[in-house]
Amino acid sequence: MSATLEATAPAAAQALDFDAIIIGAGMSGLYQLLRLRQLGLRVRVFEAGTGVGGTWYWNRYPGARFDSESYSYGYSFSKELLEEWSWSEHFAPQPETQRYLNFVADKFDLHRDIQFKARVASAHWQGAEGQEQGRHWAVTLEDGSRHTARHLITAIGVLSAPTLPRFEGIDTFQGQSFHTARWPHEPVDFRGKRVAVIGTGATGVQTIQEVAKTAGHLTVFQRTPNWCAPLHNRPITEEEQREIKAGYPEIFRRCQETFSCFMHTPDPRGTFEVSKEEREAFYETLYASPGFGIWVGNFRDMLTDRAANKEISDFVANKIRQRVKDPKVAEMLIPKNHGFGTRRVPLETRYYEVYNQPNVLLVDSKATPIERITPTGIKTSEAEYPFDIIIYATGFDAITGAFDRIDIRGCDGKRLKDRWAHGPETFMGMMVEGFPNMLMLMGPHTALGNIPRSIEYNVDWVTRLLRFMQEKGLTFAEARPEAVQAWTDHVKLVGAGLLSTEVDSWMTGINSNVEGKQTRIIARYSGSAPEYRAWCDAVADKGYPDLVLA
Ligand code: NA7
Repeated sequence: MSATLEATAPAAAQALDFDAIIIGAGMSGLYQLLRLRQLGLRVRVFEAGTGVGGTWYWNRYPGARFDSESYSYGYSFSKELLEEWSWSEHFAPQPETQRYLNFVADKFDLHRDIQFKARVASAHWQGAEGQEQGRHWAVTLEDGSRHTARHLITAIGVLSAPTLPRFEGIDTFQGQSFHTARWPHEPVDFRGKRVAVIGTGATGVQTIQEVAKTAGHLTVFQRTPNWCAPLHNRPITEEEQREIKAGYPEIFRRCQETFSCFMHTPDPRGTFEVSKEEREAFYETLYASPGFGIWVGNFRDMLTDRAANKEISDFVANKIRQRVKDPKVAEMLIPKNHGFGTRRVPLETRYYEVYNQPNVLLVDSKATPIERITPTGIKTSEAEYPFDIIIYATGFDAITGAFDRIDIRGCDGKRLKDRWAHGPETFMGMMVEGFPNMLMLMGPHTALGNIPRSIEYNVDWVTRLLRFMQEKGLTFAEARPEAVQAWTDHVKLVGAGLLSTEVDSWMTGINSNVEGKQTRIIARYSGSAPEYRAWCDAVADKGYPDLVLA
Protein backbone atom coordinates (compact mmCIF):
# COMPACT_ATOMS: atom_id res chain seq x y z
CA MET A 1 0.00 0.00 0.00
CA SER A 2 1.22 3.49 -0.68
CA ALA A 3 0.06 6.89 0.50
CA THR A 4 -1.05 9.79 -1.62
CA LEU A 5 1.93 11.39 -3.29
CA GLU A 6 0.64 14.84 -4.17
CA ALA A 7 3.25 17.56 -3.86
CA THR A 8 3.27 19.55 -0.63
CA ALA A 9 3.66 23.28 -0.74
CA PRO A 10 6.65 24.65 1.21
CA ALA A 11 4.24 26.90 3.10
CA ALA A 12 2.46 23.81 4.39
CA ALA A 13 5.75 22.37 5.65
CA GLN A 14 6.33 25.53 7.64
CA ALA A 15 2.94 25.11 9.23
CA LEU A 16 4.04 21.84 10.83
CA ASP A 17 5.22 22.14 14.43
CA PHE A 18 8.48 20.28 13.77
CA ASP A 19 10.46 18.67 11.01
CA ALA A 20 10.91 15.60 13.16
CA ILE A 21 9.50 14.21 16.37
CA ILE A 22 11.63 11.69 18.21
CA ILE A 23 9.97 9.47 20.79
CA GLY A 24 12.38 8.70 23.63
CA ALA A 25 15.49 10.32 25.11
CA GLY A 26 17.57 7.21 25.62
CA MET A 27 20.84 6.51 23.88
CA SER A 28 19.28 6.43 20.42
CA GLY A 29 17.00 9.46 20.87
CA LEU A 30 19.82 11.63 22.21
CA TYR A 31 22.20 10.85 19.38
CA GLN A 32 19.47 11.22 16.75
CA LEU A 33 18.53 14.62 18.15
CA LEU A 34 22.12 15.79 17.85
CA ARG A 35 22.46 14.58 14.27
CA LEU A 36 19.18 16.08 13.08
CA ARG A 37 19.98 19.36 14.72
CA GLN A 38 23.22 19.36 12.76
CA LEU A 39 21.08 19.05 9.60
CA GLY A 40 19.30 22.22 10.65
CA LEU A 41 16.00 20.45 11.32
CA ARG A 42 13.50 21.56 13.92
CA VAL A 43 13.28 18.61 16.29
CA ARG A 44 11.33 17.80 19.43
CA VAL A 45 11.94 14.79 21.64
CA PHE A 46 9.10 13.51 23.77
CA GLU A 47 10.27 11.52 26.78
CA ALA A 48 8.04 9.86 29.37
CA GLY A 49 10.64 10.02 32.16
CA THR A 50 11.87 13.05 34.06
CA GLY A 51 15.43 12.72 32.76
CA VAL A 52 17.50 11.38 29.88
CA GLY A 53 18.90 7.86 29.68
CA GLY A 54 16.08 5.53 28.61
CA THR A 55 17.06 2.03 29.77
CA TRP A 56 19.62 3.57 32.13
CA TYR A 57 17.08 6.00 33.51
CA TRP A 58 14.39 3.40 34.23
CA ASN A 59 16.45 0.39 35.29
CA ARG A 60 17.84 1.73 38.54
CA TYR A 61 17.32 -1.48 40.50
CA PRO A 62 20.09 -2.53 42.91
CA GLY A 63 22.99 -4.14 41.08
CA ALA A 64 22.08 -2.88 37.59
CA ARG A 65 25.20 -2.61 35.43
CA PHE A 66 26.69 -3.25 31.98
CA ASP A 67 27.53 -6.70 30.75
CA SER A 68 29.41 -5.09 27.84
CA GLU A 69 32.84 -3.57 28.49
CA SER A 70 32.14 0.08 29.42
CA TYR A 71 34.56 1.48 26.83
CA SER A 72 32.91 -0.54 24.06
CA TYR A 73 29.45 0.64 25.13
CA GLY A 74 29.72 4.45 25.21
CA TYR A 75 29.19 6.65 22.14
CA SER A 76 32.04 6.60 19.66
CA PHE A 77 31.08 9.61 17.54
CA SER A 78 32.95 12.34 19.42
CA LYS A 79 36.70 12.21 20.09
CA GLU A 80 36.30 15.01 22.58
CA LEU A 81 33.67 13.09 24.50
CA LEU A 82 35.86 9.98 24.53
CA GLU A 83 38.69 12.04 25.91
CA GLU A 84 36.61 13.82 28.55
CA TRP A 85 34.72 10.86 30.01
CA SER A 86 36.48 8.22 32.13
CA TRP A 87 34.69 4.99 33.04
CA SER A 88 35.56 3.83 36.55
CA GLU A 89 34.95 0.09 36.11
CA HIS A 90 35.31 -2.38 33.28
CA PHE A 91 31.54 -2.96 33.54
CA ALA A 92 29.98 0.26 34.80
CA PRO A 93 27.09 0.36 37.30
CA GLN A 94 23.82 2.04 36.32
CA PRO A 95 24.29 5.29 38.30
CA GLU A 96 27.53 5.92 36.42
CA THR A 97 25.89 5.29 33.05
CA GLN A 98 23.06 7.63 33.92
CA ARG A 99 25.64 10.28 34.87
CA TYR A 100 27.40 9.64 31.57
CA LEU A 101 24.23 10.16 29.53
CA ASN A 102 23.49 13.38 31.42
CA PHE A 103 27.04 14.48 30.74
CA VAL A 104 26.46 13.84 27.02
CA ALA A 105 23.14 15.71 27.06
CA ASP A 106 24.79 18.69 28.82
CA LYS A 107 27.86 18.71 26.62
CA PHE A 108 25.80 18.86 23.43
CA ASP A 109 23.11 21.07 24.96
CA LEU A 110 20.39 18.52 24.19
CA HIS A 111 17.96 19.22 27.04
CA ARG A 112 16.44 22.28 25.38
CA ASP A 113 14.74 20.17 22.68
CA ILE A 114 13.48 17.47 25.02
CA GLN A 115 10.08 17.60 26.65
CA PHE A 116 10.03 15.40 29.76
CA LYS A 117 7.02 13.76 31.43
CA ALA A 118 5.61 13.56 27.90
CA ARG A 119 4.35 10.08 27.10
CA VAL A 120 3.18 9.62 23.53
CA ALA A 121 -0.28 8.09 23.34
CA SER A 122 -0.76 8.04 19.58
CA ALA A 123 0.88 8.86 16.27
CA HIS A 124 -1.34 8.99 13.21
CA TRP A 125 -0.17 9.49 9.64
CA GLN A 126 -1.97 12.35 7.93
CA GLY A 127 -1.71 11.75 4.25
CA ALA A 128 -5.19 11.93 2.84
CA GLU A 129 -5.58 13.72 -0.46
CA GLY A 130 -6.67 17.31 -0.18
CA GLN A 131 -5.68 17.49 3.47
CA GLU A 132 -4.33 20.90 4.31
CA GLN A 133 -0.79 19.98 5.16
CA GLY A 134 -0.66 16.44 3.76
CA ARG A 135 2.09 13.96 4.53
CA HIS A 136 2.93 14.39 8.15
CA TRP A 137 2.54 12.70 11.50
CA ALA A 138 0.15 13.94 14.17
CA VAL A 139 1.42 12.94 17.59
CA THR A 140 -0.79 13.14 20.66
CA LEU A 141 0.60 13.00 24.17
CA GLU A 142 -1.17 11.47 27.15
CA ASP A 143 -1.94 15.00 28.37
CA GLY A 144 -4.00 15.49 25.18
CA SER A 145 -1.65 17.95 23.46
CA ARG A 146 -1.19 17.43 19.72
CA HIS A 147 1.99 18.03 17.70
CA THR A 148 2.75 17.66 14.02
CA ALA A 149 5.96 16.76 12.23
CA ARG A 150 7.12 15.60 8.82
CA HIS A 151 9.06 12.65 10.24
CA LEU A 152 8.40 10.38 13.16
CA ILE A 153 11.40 8.68 14.70
CA THR A 154 10.83 5.98 17.27
CA ALA A 155 13.66 5.69 19.77
CA ILE A 156 11.61 3.70 22.23
CA GLY A 157 14.01 0.91 23.12
CA VAL A 158 14.06 -2.83 22.79
CA LEU A 159 13.34 -3.57 26.44
CA SER A 160 11.26 -0.67 27.69
CA ALA A 161 7.74 -2.00 28.23
CA PRO A 162 7.95 -3.74 31.63
CA THR A 163 5.44 -6.48 32.40
CA LEU A 164 4.06 -7.67 35.72
CA PRO A 165 2.69 -11.16 36.25
CA ARG A 166 -1.05 -11.49 36.15
CA PHE A 167 -1.25 -12.82 39.71
CA GLU A 168 -4.47 -12.56 41.60
CA GLY A 169 -4.22 -10.16 44.52
CA ILE A 170 -1.17 -8.33 43.14
CA ASP A 171 -2.62 -4.99 44.23
CA THR A 172 -3.50 -6.15 47.73
CA PHE A 173 0.08 -6.50 49.02
CA GLN A 174 0.61 -4.18 51.96
CA GLY A 175 4.41 -4.13 51.95
CA GLN A 176 6.61 -2.45 49.36
CA SER A 177 6.66 -3.91 45.84
CA PHE A 178 8.54 -2.86 42.73
CA HIS A 179 9.12 -3.91 39.16
CA THR A 180 12.87 -3.65 38.55
CA ALA A 181 12.32 -1.31 35.59
CA ARG A 182 10.17 1.05 37.71
CA TRP A 183 12.48 1.28 40.68
CA PRO A 184 12.02 4.31 42.95
CA HIS A 185 14.54 7.14 42.84
CA GLU A 186 15.02 6.89 46.62
CA PRO A 187 17.18 4.08 48.02
CA VAL A 188 15.39 0.99 49.33
CA ASP A 189 16.71 -0.44 52.60
CA PHE A 190 16.70 -4.26 52.75
CA ARG A 191 18.36 -4.60 56.14
CA GLY A 192 16.41 -6.95 58.36
CA LYS A 193 13.65 -7.27 55.75
CA ARG A 194 12.04 -10.39 54.28
CA VAL A 195 12.48 -9.91 50.57
CA ALA A 196 11.10 -11.87 47.59
CA VAL A 197 12.53 -11.71 44.07
CA ILE A 198 10.38 -13.18 41.30
CA GLY A 199 12.33 -13.87 38.11
CA THR A 200 15.85 -15.05 37.33
CA GLY A 201 16.71 -13.42 33.98
CA ALA A 202 19.68 -11.06 33.61
CA THR A 203 17.88 -8.49 35.78
CA GLY A 204 16.85 -10.96 38.49
CA VAL A 205 20.39 -12.30 38.74
CA GLN A 206 21.90 -8.81 39.19
CA THR A 207 19.22 -7.91 41.73
CA ILE A 208 19.49 -11.14 43.73
CA GLN A 209 23.26 -11.01 44.15
CA GLU A 210 23.02 -7.42 45.41
CA VAL A 211 19.96 -7.77 47.66
CA ALA A 212 21.41 -10.93 49.26
CA LYS A 213 24.21 -8.78 50.70
CA THR A 214 21.92 -6.96 53.12
CA ALA A 215 18.47 -8.57 53.26
CA GLY A 216 17.34 -10.16 56.50
CA HIS A 217 16.00 -13.06 54.42
CA LEU A 218 15.74 -13.47 50.66
CA THR A 219 13.44 -15.88 48.83
CA VAL A 220 14.00 -16.34 45.10
CA PHE A 221 11.09 -17.58 43.00
CA GLN A 222 12.62 -19.22 39.95
CA ARG A 223 10.40 -20.53 37.17
CA THR A 224 13.15 -21.28 34.64
CA PRO A 225 16.84 -21.32 35.56
CA ASN A 226 19.19 -19.54 33.16
CA TRP A 227 22.80 -20.36 32.30
CA CYS A 228 24.85 -17.66 34.02
CA ALA A 229 28.59 -17.02 33.71
CA PRO A 230 31.02 -14.85 35.69
CA LEU A 231 31.34 -11.17 34.76
CA HIS A 232 34.80 -10.67 36.34
CA ASN A 233 34.32 -6.94 36.82
CA ARG A 234 36.97 -4.73 38.45
CA PRO A 235 37.95 -1.06 38.66
CA ILE A 236 39.89 0.47 35.78
CA THR A 237 43.40 1.41 36.91
CA GLU A 238 45.02 4.70 35.87
CA GLU A 239 47.31 2.89 33.50
CA GLU A 240 44.40 1.01 31.93
CA GLN A 241 42.55 4.31 31.59
CA ARG A 242 45.40 5.74 29.54
CA GLU A 243 45.51 2.59 27.40
CA ILE A 244 41.75 2.68 26.85
CA LYS A 245 41.77 6.31 25.75
CA ALA A 246 44.71 5.81 23.44
CA GLY A 247 43.14 2.59 22.14
CA TYR A 248 39.64 3.85 21.34
CA PRO A 249 40.10 3.78 17.54
CA GLU A 250 41.19 0.14 17.82
CA ILE A 251 38.35 -0.76 20.24
CA PHE A 252 35.68 0.65 17.93
CA ARG A 253 37.32 -0.78 14.82
CA ARG A 254 37.13 -4.19 16.47
CA CYS A 255 33.47 -3.69 17.43
CA GLN A 256 32.75 -2.83 13.78
CA GLU A 257 34.23 -6.12 12.64
CA THR A 258 32.82 -8.58 15.16
CA PHE A 259 29.63 -10.57 14.66
CA SER A 260 27.51 -8.66 17.16
CA CYS A 261 29.58 -5.52 17.84
CA PHE A 262 31.10 -6.80 21.09
CA MET A 263 34.83 -6.93 21.65
CA HIS A 264 34.36 -10.72 21.56
CA THR A 265 33.56 -12.68 18.42
CA PRO A 266 33.07 -16.40 17.68
CA ASP A 267 36.16 -18.56 17.48
CA PRO A 268 36.48 -19.77 13.87
CA ARG A 269 37.03 -23.36 15.02
CA GLY A 270 34.26 -25.92 15.29
CA THR A 271 33.93 -27.57 18.72
CA PHE A 272 34.92 -31.04 17.58
CA GLU A 273 37.81 -29.88 15.42
CA VAL A 274 39.89 -29.71 18.57
CA SER A 275 40.68 -32.39 21.16
CA LYS A 276 38.66 -32.85 24.34
CA GLU A 277 41.58 -31.48 26.41
CA GLU A 278 41.88 -28.39 24.22
CA ARG A 279 38.14 -27.77 24.40
CA GLU A 280 38.15 -28.00 28.19
CA ALA A 281 41.12 -25.63 28.40
CA PHE A 282 39.36 -23.17 26.07
CA TYR A 283 36.15 -23.27 28.11
CA GLU A 284 38.17 -22.76 31.31
CA THR A 285 39.86 -19.70 29.81
CA LEU A 286 36.53 -18.26 28.72
CA TYR A 287 34.94 -18.94 32.12
CA ALA A 288 37.83 -17.12 33.79
CA SER A 289 37.71 -14.15 31.38
CA PRO A 290 35.64 -10.97 31.77
CA GLY A 291 32.45 -10.34 29.86
CA PHE A 292 30.50 -12.12 27.16
CA GLY A 293 33.42 -14.12 25.71
CA ILE A 294 31.98 -17.43 26.86
CA TRP A 295 28.74 -16.65 25.02
CA VAL A 296 29.73 -14.74 21.90
CA GLY A 297 33.42 -15.68 21.71
CA ASN A 298 32.95 -19.43 21.91
CA PHE A 299 33.34 -22.07 19.16
CA ARG A 300 31.50 -20.99 16.01
CA ASP A 301 29.06 -23.94 16.07
CA MET A 302 28.05 -23.60 19.72
CA LEU A 303 24.60 -22.25 18.87
CA THR A 304 23.89 -24.39 15.81
CA ASP A 305 25.26 -27.86 16.62
CA ARG A 306 23.38 -29.76 19.33
CA ALA A 307 26.36 -31.88 20.36
CA ALA A 308 28.60 -28.79 20.52
CA ASN A 309 25.99 -27.00 22.59
CA LYS A 310 25.74 -29.97 24.95
CA GLU A 311 29.51 -29.88 25.56
CA ILE A 312 29.53 -26.30 26.79
CA SER A 313 26.27 -26.81 28.69
CA ASP A 314 27.78 -29.77 30.56
CA PHE A 315 30.87 -27.69 31.31
CA VAL A 316 28.86 -24.83 32.83
CA ALA A 317 26.57 -27.27 34.69
CA ASN A 318 29.64 -28.70 36.41
CA LYS A 319 30.78 -25.22 37.39
CA ILE A 320 27.38 -24.64 39.02
CA ARG A 321 27.69 -27.97 40.87
CA GLN A 322 31.14 -26.93 42.12
CA ARG A 323 29.93 -23.55 43.32
CA VAL A 324 26.65 -24.48 45.02
CA LYS A 325 27.11 -26.56 48.16
CA ASP A 326 23.68 -28.22 48.37
CA PRO A 327 23.47 -30.66 45.40
CA LYS A 328 19.68 -30.40 45.33
CA VAL A 329 19.85 -26.61 45.01
CA ALA A 330 22.60 -26.89 42.39
CA GLU A 331 20.38 -29.15 40.26
CA MET A 332 17.52 -26.65 40.60
CA LEU A 333 19.83 -23.94 39.23
CA ILE A 334 20.93 -25.94 36.18
CA PRO A 335 18.71 -25.35 33.13
CA LYS A 336 17.18 -28.53 31.75
CA ASN A 337 14.97 -27.22 28.96
CA HIS A 338 17.48 -25.20 26.93
CA GLY A 339 21.17 -25.27 26.14
CA PHE A 340 23.84 -22.76 27.12
CA GLY A 341 23.61 -19.49 25.20
CA THR A 342 20.25 -20.17 23.54
CA ARG A 343 18.77 -17.50 25.83
CA ARG A 344 20.53 -14.33 26.95
CA VAL A 345 23.34 -15.38 29.30
CA PRO A 346 23.15 -13.35 32.53
CA LEU A 347 26.62 -12.36 33.72
CA GLU A 348 27.09 -12.64 37.46
CA THR A 349 29.32 -11.89 40.40
CA ARG A 350 29.12 -14.58 43.09
CA TYR A 351 25.50 -15.26 42.09
CA TYR A 352 25.64 -18.99 42.65
CA GLU A 353 27.36 -18.53 46.04
CA VAL A 354 24.31 -16.56 47.20
CA TYR A 355 22.50 -19.90 47.47
CA ASN A 356 25.08 -21.07 50.03
CA GLN A 357 23.97 -18.30 52.41
CA PRO A 358 21.74 -19.39 55.32
CA ASN A 359 19.40 -16.42 54.73
CA VAL A 360 18.58 -17.35 51.10
CA LEU A 361 15.91 -19.78 49.89
CA LEU A 362 15.31 -20.90 46.30
CA VAL A 363 11.73 -21.84 45.42
CA ASP A 364 10.91 -23.69 42.20
CA SER A 365 7.90 -21.79 40.95
CA LYS A 366 7.33 -24.18 38.08
CA ALA A 367 6.88 -27.16 40.42
CA THR A 368 5.00 -25.07 42.99
CA PRO A 369 3.47 -22.16 41.06
CA ILE A 370 2.62 -18.84 42.63
CA GLU A 371 -1.14 -18.88 43.12
CA ARG A 372 -1.69 -15.41 44.42
CA ILE A 373 -0.23 -12.40 46.15
CA THR A 374 -1.75 -11.89 49.59
CA PRO A 375 -1.73 -8.71 51.70
CA THR A 376 1.23 -10.15 53.62
CA GLY A 377 3.17 -12.14 51.04
CA ILE A 378 3.07 -14.84 48.37
CA LYS A 379 0.98 -18.01 48.31
CA THR A 380 2.24 -20.89 46.17
CA SER A 381 0.54 -24.23 45.54
CA GLU A 382 2.58 -25.54 48.46
CA ALA A 383 3.08 -22.83 51.07
CA GLU A 384 2.48 -19.25 52.13
CA TYR A 385 5.50 -16.97 52.53
CA PRO A 386 5.38 -13.66 54.44
CA PHE A 387 7.32 -10.70 52.96
CA ASP A 388 8.09 -7.06 53.62
CA ILE A 389 9.24 -6.40 50.03
CA ILE A 390 8.37 -8.11 46.74
CA ILE A 391 10.59 -7.43 43.72
CA TYR A 392 9.23 -8.30 40.29
CA ALA A 393 12.19 -9.00 37.99
CA THR A 394 9.71 -10.32 35.47
CA GLY A 395 10.99 -8.70 32.30
CA PHE A 396 9.52 -6.86 29.38
CA ASP A 397 7.13 -7.07 26.50
CA ALA A 398 10.27 -6.98 24.38
CA ILE A 399 11.08 -5.58 20.94
CA THR A 400 7.53 -5.00 19.68
CA GLY A 401 5.96 -4.23 23.09
CA ALA A 402 6.89 -0.54 23.16
CA PHE A 403 5.35 -0.13 19.68
CA ASP A 404 2.17 -1.95 20.74
CA ARG A 405 1.67 0.49 23.61
CA ILE A 406 1.43 3.49 21.28
CA ASP A 407 -1.53 3.82 18.94
CA ILE A 408 0.53 4.13 15.75
CA ARG A 409 -1.57 4.26 12.57
CA GLY A 410 -0.33 4.41 9.01
CA CYS A 411 -1.80 5.25 5.59
CA ASP A 412 -4.91 3.12 5.75
CA GLY A 413 -5.62 3.91 9.40
CA LYS A 414 -4.58 0.41 10.45
CA ARG A 415 -2.66 0.04 13.71
CA LEU A 416 0.95 -1.05 13.56
CA LYS A 417 0.18 -3.50 16.37
CA ASP A 418 -2.43 -5.23 14.19
CA ARG A 419 -0.18 -5.09 11.18
CA TRP A 420 2.39 -7.04 13.22
CA ALA A 421 -0.12 -9.40 14.84
CA HIS A 422 1.69 -12.41 13.32
CA GLY A 423 5.19 -11.00 13.77
CA PRO A 424 6.89 -7.85 12.55
CA GLU A 425 7.56 -7.10 8.90
CA THR A 426 10.10 -4.36 8.31
CA PHE A 427 12.64 -2.98 5.92
CA MET A 428 16.02 -3.37 7.64
CA GLY A 429 14.27 -2.93 10.98
CA MET A 430 13.97 0.78 10.27
CA MET A 431 10.93 1.22 8.03
CA VAL A 432 7.48 -0.28 7.55
CA GLU A 433 5.41 -0.30 4.38
CA GLY A 434 2.27 1.78 4.87
CA PHE A 435 3.93 3.92 7.57
CA PRO A 436 5.73 6.58 5.52
CA ASN A 437 8.27 8.90 7.12
CA MET A 438 8.39 6.66 10.18
CA LEU A 439 11.95 5.65 11.03
CA MET A 440 12.61 3.15 13.78
CA LEU A 441 15.82 3.11 15.80
CA MET A 442 16.41 -0.40 17.11
CA GLY A 443 13.07 -1.55 15.76
CA PRO A 444 12.28 -5.24 15.29
CA HIS A 445 14.62 -7.03 12.83
CA THR A 446 17.66 -4.90 13.59
CA ALA A 447 20.93 -6.36 14.81
CA LEU A 448 21.02 -6.29 18.63
CA GLY A 449 24.32 -7.38 20.24
CA ASN A 450 26.27 -4.49 21.76
CA ILE A 451 23.32 -2.16 21.30
CA PRO A 452 24.97 1.31 21.27
CA ARG A 453 27.07 0.27 18.28
CA SER A 454 23.87 -0.66 16.40
CA ILE A 455 22.24 2.56 17.60
CA GLU A 456 25.01 4.72 16.19
CA TYR A 457 24.82 2.91 12.87
CA ASN A 458 21.03 3.19 12.63
CA VAL A 459 21.02 6.86 13.60
CA ASP A 460 23.66 7.60 10.97
CA TRP A 461 21.63 5.69 8.34
CA VAL A 462 18.46 7.62 9.20
CA THR A 463 20.39 10.90 9.19
CA ARG A 464 21.83 10.13 5.77
CA LEU A 465 18.34 9.44 4.39
CA LEU A 466 16.94 12.67 5.82
CA ARG A 467 19.89 14.64 4.45
CA PHE A 468 19.29 13.08 1.04
CA MET A 469 15.61 14.03 1.21
CA GLN A 470 16.49 17.55 2.33
CA GLU A 471 18.94 18.02 -0.54
CA LYS A 472 16.45 16.72 -3.11
CA GLY A 473 13.46 18.56 -1.69
CA LEU A 474 11.66 15.30 -0.89
CA THR A 475 8.99 15.06 1.80
CA PHE A 476 7.86 11.46 1.55
CA ALA A 477 9.67 8.13 2.05
CA GLU A 478 8.06 4.74 2.27
CA ALA A 479 9.53 1.25 1.98
CA ARG A 480 8.33 -0.63 -1.09
CA PRO A 481 6.37 -3.83 -0.36
CA GLU A 482 8.84 -6.02 -2.24
CA ALA A 483 11.73 -4.55 -0.20
CA VAL A 484 9.90 -5.29 3.04
CA GLN A 485 9.21 -8.82 1.86
CA ALA A 486 12.82 -9.39 0.83
CA TRP A 487 14.21 -8.14 4.15
CA THR A 488 11.67 -10.05 6.24
CA ASP A 489 12.45 -13.26 4.30
CA HIS A 490 16.15 -12.64 4.83
CA VAL A 491 15.69 -12.18 8.58
CA LYS A 492 13.76 -15.45 8.76
CA LEU A 493 16.40 -17.22 6.72
CA VAL A 494 19.31 -16.17 8.94
CA GLY A 495 17.28 -17.10 12.03
CA ALA A 496 16.60 -20.61 10.75
CA GLY A 497 18.75 -23.36 12.22
CA LEU A 498 19.72 -21.41 15.32
CA LEU A 499 19.07 -23.34 18.52
CA SER A 500 17.87 -20.09 20.12
CA THR A 501 14.89 -19.90 17.77
CA GLU A 502 13.61 -23.17 19.31
CA VAL A 503 13.52 -21.72 22.82
CA ASP A 504 10.97 -19.50 24.57
CA SER A 505 12.50 -16.17 25.56
CA TRP A 506 12.00 -12.45 25.07
CA MET A 507 14.24 -12.78 22.03
CA THR A 508 11.68 -15.05 20.38
CA GLY A 509 8.80 -12.79 21.34
CA ILE A 510 7.45 -14.89 24.22
CA ASN A 511 6.00 -13.26 27.32
CA SER A 512 3.73 -15.39 29.49
CA ASN A 513 2.24 -12.25 31.05
CA VAL A 514 1.03 -10.65 27.81
CA GLU A 515 -1.96 -11.91 25.92
CA GLY A 516 -1.12 -12.93 22.36
CA LYS A 517 2.64 -13.33 23.04
CA GLN A 518 2.71 -17.08 23.49
CA THR A 519 3.80 -17.96 19.95
CA ARG A 520 7.44 -17.68 18.95
CA ILE A 521 8.30 -15.14 16.29
CA ILE A 522 11.47 -14.03 14.57
CA ALA A 523 11.74 -10.67 16.30
CA ARG A 524 15.39 -9.78 15.76
CA TYR A 525 18.00 -10.00 13.05
CA SER A 526 20.41 -12.77 13.97
CA GLY A 527 22.89 -12.44 11.12
CA SER A 528 26.16 -10.60 11.63
CA ALA A 529 26.32 -6.86 12.18
CA PRO A 530 28.76 -6.33 9.27
CA GLU A 531 26.30 -8.11 6.93
CA TYR A 532 23.47 -5.98 8.28
CA ARG A 533 25.41 -2.78 7.68
CA ALA A 534 26.43 -3.91 4.18
CA TRP A 535 22.77 -4.43 3.23
CA CYS A 536 21.73 -1.01 4.61
CA ASP A 537 24.75 0.82 3.11
CA ALA A 538 24.00 -0.66 -0.32
CA VAL A 539 20.45 0.71 -0.19
CA ALA A 540 21.74 4.21 0.54
CA ASP A 541 24.65 4.01 -1.91
CA LYS A 542 22.25 3.14 -4.73
CA GLY A 543 20.05 6.15 -3.96
CA TYR A 544 17.29 4.27 -2.09
CA PRO A 545 15.69 2.26 -4.94
CA ASP A 546 13.78 0.26 -2.30
CA LEU A 547 11.87 3.33 -1.17
CA VAL A 548 9.07 5.28 -2.75
CA LEU A 549 10.40 8.83 -2.54
CA ALA A 550 8.50 11.95 -3.44
P1 NA7 B 1 13.73 -11.79 31.33
O1 NA7 B 1 15.03 -12.27 30.84
O2 NA7 B 1 12.57 -11.87 30.42
O3 NA7 B 1 13.41 -12.56 32.70
C1 NA7 B 1 12.17 -12.48 33.33
C2 NA7 B 1 12.15 -13.48 34.45
O4 NA7 B 1 10.90 -13.41 35.14
C3 NA7 B 1 12.27 -14.92 33.97
O5 NA7 B 1 13.01 -15.65 34.90
C4 NA7 B 1 10.82 -15.38 33.93
O6 NA7 B 1 10.65 -16.78 33.99
C5 NA7 B 1 10.29 -14.70 35.16
N1 NA7 B 1 8.84 -14.53 35.13
C6 NA7 B 1 8.14 -13.73 34.28
N2 NA7 B 1 6.83 -13.84 34.54
C7 NA7 B 1 6.70 -14.71 35.56
C8 NA7 B 1 5.59 -15.22 36.25
N3 NA7 B 1 4.35 -14.87 35.91
N4 NA7 B 1 5.82 -16.12 37.24
C9 NA7 B 1 7.07 -16.49 37.56
N5 NA7 B 1 8.17 -16.03 36.94
C10 NA7 B 1 7.97 -15.15 35.95
O7 NA7 B 1 13.83 -10.26 31.78
P2 NA7 B 1 15.06 -9.49 32.42
O8 NA7 B 1 14.56 -8.17 32.86
O9 NA7 B 1 15.75 -10.33 33.41
O10 NA7 B 1 16.06 -9.32 31.24
C11 NA7 B 1 15.67 -8.73 30.01
C12 NA7 B 1 16.89 -8.28 29.28
O11 NA7 B 1 17.28 -6.99 29.77
C13 NA7 B 1 18.10 -9.10 29.47
O12 NA7 B 1 18.13 -10.22 28.68
C14 NA7 B 1 19.21 -8.13 29.16
O13 NA7 B 1 19.47 -8.10 27.78
C15 NA7 B 1 18.68 -6.83 29.62
P3 NA7 B 1 10.58 -17.66 32.62
O14 NA7 B 1 11.99 -17.69 32.12
O15 NA7 B 1 9.67 -16.91 31.68
O16 NA7 B 1 10.05 -18.95 33.03
